[in-house]
Amino acid sequence: MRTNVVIIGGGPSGLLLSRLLSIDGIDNIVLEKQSEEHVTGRIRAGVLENGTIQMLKKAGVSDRLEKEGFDHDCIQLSFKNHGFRINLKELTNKHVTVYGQTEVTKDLYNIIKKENGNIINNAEDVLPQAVDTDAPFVTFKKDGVEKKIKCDLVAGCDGFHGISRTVIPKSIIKSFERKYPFGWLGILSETPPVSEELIYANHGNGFALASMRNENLSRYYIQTPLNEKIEAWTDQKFWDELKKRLPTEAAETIITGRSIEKSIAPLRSFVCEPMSWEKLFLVGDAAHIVPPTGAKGLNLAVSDVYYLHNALKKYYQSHTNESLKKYSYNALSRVWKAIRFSWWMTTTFHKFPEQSSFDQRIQDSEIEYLENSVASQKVLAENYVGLPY
Ligand code: RFL
Ligand code: PHB
Repeated sequence: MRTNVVIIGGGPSGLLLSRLLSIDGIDNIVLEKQSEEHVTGRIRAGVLENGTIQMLKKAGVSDRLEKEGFDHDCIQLSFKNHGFRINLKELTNKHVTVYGQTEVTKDLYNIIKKENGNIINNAEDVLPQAVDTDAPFVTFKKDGVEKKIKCDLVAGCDGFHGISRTVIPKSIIKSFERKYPFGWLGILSETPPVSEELIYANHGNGFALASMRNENLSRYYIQTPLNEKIEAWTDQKFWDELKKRLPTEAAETIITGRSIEKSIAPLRSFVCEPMSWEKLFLVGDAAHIVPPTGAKGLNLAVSDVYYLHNALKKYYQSHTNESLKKYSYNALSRVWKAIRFSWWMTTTFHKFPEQSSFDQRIQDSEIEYLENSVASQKVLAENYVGLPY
């Protein structure tokens, strides 16, 4: 087998890149470790920046998003059970859209299949090889049979635990990491959202977030200690704790019900530099991770796709390497700003085990400043709706 670009990983970044390349007539094959059902069943991100929406439009997958997505002009922040509003629209003239990553992934799968794109699911032992030569190739197993695809370039879109990043020599790659001493316990429940707006709450017991997918599907998260056992959290215990942390009006009106999904995710910030090595290009979570507090992970994966797609287009038009050489620099400059914002949101809204009384006062005054200063709100809003590409 031979193709122009092998894309390792069929999550949102791999699928979007595949679709955009196919539109430009650049041949590509996606190798995905999991089944389609698994990939399109994962509950993850919910908030899309305008730049992400534009990219999905370009990929021809915005019909359902335009019908079923919800535009949010405001978010709420809460501190000691008192909520206040950040008006994104007034502050930036932009909004965000709530539309689940699960739906984005389904839409991309559907269009790629309809347009005869090439996704190989259940691909085992995928390995990019000879990416520092003129003849790169990728090997994998499908139904127990060894396969090999020769290609020009490889895109590593295989998430944080993928294989692609690990083939870059240790002497070339440098990583930057912060692990947070807590996780998020998230539930999905078939109940109406407690508020029309997302609520990010700082509370003495820890952070909480009220989010949603649609009028009858709510997504809630609470900060929990690391290594917390999911079995320890009955639905009742979750709701009781959530109510303690939300603003009083929300806690009084929330409709609770059975959870249909419940999981715990650890929080970390991670970046590897550079994001490319010779003919291998890392995209999305394969190169960086943000804590979910700023809703940036999926959006960053999409901005990486923007830079790489443009570079690949130029490469196939002009057959020079210049644009590809700039990919890592261009992507990282936006990545670090989102890393900073997500770290700041996390630090400002969570309780840290070792938090001193001084740290606590700094956190209190940061949030009070946000409530009362338009300048401070503007900084948050500009980052939350997404910095320009
Ligand atoms: P993904 O989604 O991890 O996809 C990688 C794909 O690669 C496959 N794979 C392999 N395939 C072949 N060979 C291998 N060796 C492979 N190893 C892995 C995997 O099966 C998978 O299909 O990475 P991608 O495409 O870069 O997308 C990144 C986003 O999924 C991620 O950043 C977001 O979900 C993060 N995130 C959020 N982002 C936002 O922008 N807004 C949010 O509101 C938001 N909320 C969240 C989040 C992530 C969360 N969790 C669970 C991590 C909320 C949560 C709780
Ligand atoms: C979500 O709805 O899953 C969600 C929303 C906002 C975040 C993180 C997750 O910051």
